[in-house]
Amino acid sequence: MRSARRFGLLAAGTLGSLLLAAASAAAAPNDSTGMQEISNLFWIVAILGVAIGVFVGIVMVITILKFRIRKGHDKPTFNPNRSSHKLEAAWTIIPAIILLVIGMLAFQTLAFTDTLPQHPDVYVAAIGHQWYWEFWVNYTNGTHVHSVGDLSVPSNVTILMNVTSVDVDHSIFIPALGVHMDAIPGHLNQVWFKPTMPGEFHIECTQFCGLNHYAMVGTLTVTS
Ligand SMILES: [Cu+2]
Repeated sequence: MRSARRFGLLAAGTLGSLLLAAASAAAAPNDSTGMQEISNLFWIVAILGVAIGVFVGIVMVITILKFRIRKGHDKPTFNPNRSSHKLEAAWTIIPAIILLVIGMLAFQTLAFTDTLPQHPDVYVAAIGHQWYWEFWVNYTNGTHVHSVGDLSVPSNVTILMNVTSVDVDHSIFIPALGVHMDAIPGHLNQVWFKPTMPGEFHIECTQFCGLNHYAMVGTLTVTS
């Protein structure tokens, strides 16, 4: 009984410190509203994953120590309980509930990141070329800004990005903002984001698109 209590305390302590670490990481500012949602989901899954890993590890160590064959014996000194319907029901139902919750949260995140805004503040056309990105930033007041390689947009506005290519398949990726969309010739893909703070962020191509694919990078400048 005492070992069960000690085990419970250990599990609770581990989970508690993990929760604290994750809460502080999740509270750290993110560079876009979409990235905030994605990182919240990431931390929930990461905490659950690590907590379950730690739990299983502890149970394994306890089981190995408790049911081992001790010196001078040819059988374990404890007789393990080999069947328990209650235990089996618990280890079926609890993981099912955890998966259901993760599934619901994942769909919630997808609904946020994949629902295009009806009235974006800024439209950006991102056009893939071998081997550079071309951008048109179209403001709703009618002004256009054209750029090659680098992109500049204001913070705290909703941006709808139309993505295509003029030659081969490319894929635009702005990791810090959680923006990732394929650029396919003859096809228009759309992705949206809302930068939350000024800064400079990497733009990359993540589709191998030829010899100079590695050089297909740029900088997104988010102005205040
Ligand atoms: Cu490319």
